[in-house]
Amino acid sequence: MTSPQYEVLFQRHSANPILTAADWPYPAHTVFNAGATRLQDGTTLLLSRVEDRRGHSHLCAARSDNGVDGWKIDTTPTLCADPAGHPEELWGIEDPRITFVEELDRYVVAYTAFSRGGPGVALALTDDFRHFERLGLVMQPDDKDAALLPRRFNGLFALLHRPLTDTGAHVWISYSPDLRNWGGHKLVLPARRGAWWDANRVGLSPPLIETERGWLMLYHGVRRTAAGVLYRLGVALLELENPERCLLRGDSWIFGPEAPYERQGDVGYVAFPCGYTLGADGDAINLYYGAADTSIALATGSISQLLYWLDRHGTACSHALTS
Ligand code: BMA
Repeated sequence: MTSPQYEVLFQRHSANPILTAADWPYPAHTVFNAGATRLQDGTTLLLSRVEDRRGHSHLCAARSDNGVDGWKIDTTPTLCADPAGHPEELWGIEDPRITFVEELDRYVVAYTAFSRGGPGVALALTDDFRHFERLGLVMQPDDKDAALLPRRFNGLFALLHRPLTDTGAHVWISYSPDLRNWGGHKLVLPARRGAWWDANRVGLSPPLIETERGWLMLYHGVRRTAAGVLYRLGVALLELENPERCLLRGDSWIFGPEAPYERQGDVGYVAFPCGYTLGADGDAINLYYGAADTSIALATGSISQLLYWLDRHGTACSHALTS
């Protein structure tokens, strides 16, 4: 008799890791934490974080017809730090999250700009992932793990992000009429503290996933142990018309570093998704994640299965920071 197993909500692709530095057309130390989107012609685009041997990162686009292999990778960096024009990018740009905004008919890339003050949140707009209009820093350091929602709420754009405050590293939401001026800051999902798997830090992972029941939020939770940190993935559900309201939060993590390529690398024991695409049925989620800050991997899940799991393993959210 075998002992009962936890449910598998994300299935690793057999071709993992699907992209490594060895695939790159120019020298790269590591490639990981890619934003993802499906272009109008059906192509999957990954905007990968590429780290060079200075330790600085830039972004590079890779395109594939099936989202698994046959990647056509830009032969030079797609979006580089511009420290002269944007001093907040002095030490590179990292961890992009992509949102297509119908109103703008453009993609908005939220990324981490890294400089002396620490990581901050910057935005850039593009319609082809070749030309970008930078809006610069929209959340000052220390802040990261940001993604825009695809439409306005009560006339305002909404951004999820993860400022570091005296009370810890929690997910917040902020609003803007023009993507440049932000306010109305509210706490959405706090780190849980104590012995929880997401006790020490939480942050948005890929952009929110829209469902009939609300926005599914896949988030990373960090637990510090004597051996270092563990980055795992959890799920919560936010209210559809009022995404600052968390409805349900899963008690346990749903995906974590188990495969050798997730446990060994520059930063072991890290599974860090920054993007997803949906399958043709609108239910399958292709989740692209950085593995051990070294390569890019793919795992597939299902919206309906995540919701069903949350109903059985989620609890109503509490906003109290002491919870
Ligand atoms: C986070 C981010 C990610 C990275 C992770 C693990 O704070 O900086 O880019 O993948 O740490 O090192």
